[in-house]
Amino acid sequence: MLDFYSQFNPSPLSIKKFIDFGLNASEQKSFIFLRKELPVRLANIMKEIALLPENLLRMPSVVAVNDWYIRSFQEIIEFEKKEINHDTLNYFCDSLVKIRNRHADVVETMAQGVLELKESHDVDHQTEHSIQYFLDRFYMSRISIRMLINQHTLLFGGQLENAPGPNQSKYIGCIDPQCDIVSVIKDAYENARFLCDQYYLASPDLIINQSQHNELQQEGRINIVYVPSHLYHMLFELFKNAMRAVMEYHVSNDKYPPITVTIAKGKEDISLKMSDRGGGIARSTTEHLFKYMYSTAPQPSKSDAHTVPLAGYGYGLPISRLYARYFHGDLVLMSCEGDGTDAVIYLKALSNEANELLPIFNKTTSKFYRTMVQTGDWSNQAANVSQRTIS
Ligand code: W6P
Repeated sequence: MLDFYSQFNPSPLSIKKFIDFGLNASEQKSFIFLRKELPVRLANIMKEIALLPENLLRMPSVVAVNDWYIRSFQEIIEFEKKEINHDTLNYFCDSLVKIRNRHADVVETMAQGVLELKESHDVDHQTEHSIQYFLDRFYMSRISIRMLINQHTLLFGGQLENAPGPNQSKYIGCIDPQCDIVSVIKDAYENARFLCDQYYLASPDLIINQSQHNELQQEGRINIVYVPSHLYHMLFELFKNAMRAVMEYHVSNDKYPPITVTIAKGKEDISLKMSDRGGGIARSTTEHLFKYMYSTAPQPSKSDAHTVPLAGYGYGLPISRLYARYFHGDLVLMSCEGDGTDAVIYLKALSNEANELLPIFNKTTSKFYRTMVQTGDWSNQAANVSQRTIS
């Protein structure tokens, strides 16, 4: 069955399609789409798990994650032969919730697997490169599968969301057709500031600028059709990093330069630029901040939690970038060492251009895992490659 479903390419949806689907489609139509699409997406990534370096595949955490995928795949394909009736639809929703819960800790567990590998083997460049390639695709696949599950269960799961009444939400599943960017920024800032205050007993202020050249801007509010939780996730991560940099760079001061967020809306892109004056980071470090292997350090134990407020560079940045890229946006860092860092989140301004970016399993994919990482044809290729780990 895995071979069968992995032959199909996943069907990417745009945010606009998610909205149209949410407004018009019946539960039955959604069910028929998902009972094919979910096994296809699961099978595509499961085929890729199988291509991982053997050392990694044997790590207990990776074995556990793999087992979760096998079980979830089996559960979903049960529905391909089921008669469509009220009970089946209800049971399908229950299964999706169960699957979502089963996979709740996949990110941490895969990170643990990478850690287990690092502690038991020497990881060469080739392996590190394969793991980076894989984890980007694996976590992106997971984001997309959870998006599908969330849409179906929110729209048809019989929760309060769609109930008529004064609290009726404008959300379509987890999409807000009028997502107020400023309020998500403020929310993420306040929550990061809470952690910052706890640890440093102070925090930088926030200044929000709206670019003068905004297109289609009305009354200073910039809205976008987007998944607020994804935007929040990225902003919260960036704020934590920016605050930490500011607080650590200005330790001996009692005044801290504010963090500035500039919002710009163009025809094609909405860009959110977060600028801190936290002293920046070296260009040679910047590229490492998105590397899973570089970021993988033993997690502080739960009992240390109160001493570790503004997370280090865990998987926060690479995963935030995946959230941005998921709907064809991006997240980039531009740092000037000695001054500060600009982090920019790019989002597609138009919901019909915001298509899911999905990994596809095919011959090229397997070739990637088999062929060597390109050998250097420029001088001094590895001069700046440090093996440091930020803890
Ligand atoms: C820094 C390092 C960093 C990463 C992400 C976002 C902001 C910042 N500032 O110094």
